[in-house]
Amino acid sequence: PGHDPEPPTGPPSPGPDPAAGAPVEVVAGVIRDARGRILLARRTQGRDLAGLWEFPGGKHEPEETPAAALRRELREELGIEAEVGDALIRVPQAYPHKRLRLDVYAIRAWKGPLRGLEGQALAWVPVHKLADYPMPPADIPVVAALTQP
Ligand code: 9L3
Ligand code: MG
Repeated sequence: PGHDPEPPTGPPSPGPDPAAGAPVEVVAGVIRDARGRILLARRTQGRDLAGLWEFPGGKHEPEETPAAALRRELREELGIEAEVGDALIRVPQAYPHKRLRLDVYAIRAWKGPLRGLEGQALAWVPVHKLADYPMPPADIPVVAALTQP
């Protein structure tokens, strides 16, 4: 007395084309120290863009505001409590396998013992030296925006 077989579920749906879908939304912060130097974090081995220096941040979770996403990322990666200020620049970026949108914000204030909680190297960099650090393509226009007269 067997059950009827499960109804067919239909053909497997074709996977979403990551290059065509909505962009991955990423937020990053421009964090300054008391001397006006800017924080860069080096992407660790084993991830995409490993070894490159970036403005710290990461992906939005759905339902998060950009500011909340950035506060969470900076808490997780650097151990700081950050106050998110002005939006500085939005960089759309197309890779062969995905699209990404990087929204960069000034960090107005932060506190806490700032350190690389994920094993990433950190550097405090004077604005005029930012261009010396190899960066993911999306971060390069950010440097241009920061160094504009
Ligand atoms: N990304 C580029 N520049 C940045 C950040 C924070 C992130 N300043 C890119 C790298 C990844 C994607 O965004 O392709 C998601 O970042 P993560 O979640 O791997 O840090
Ligand atoms: Mg990140």
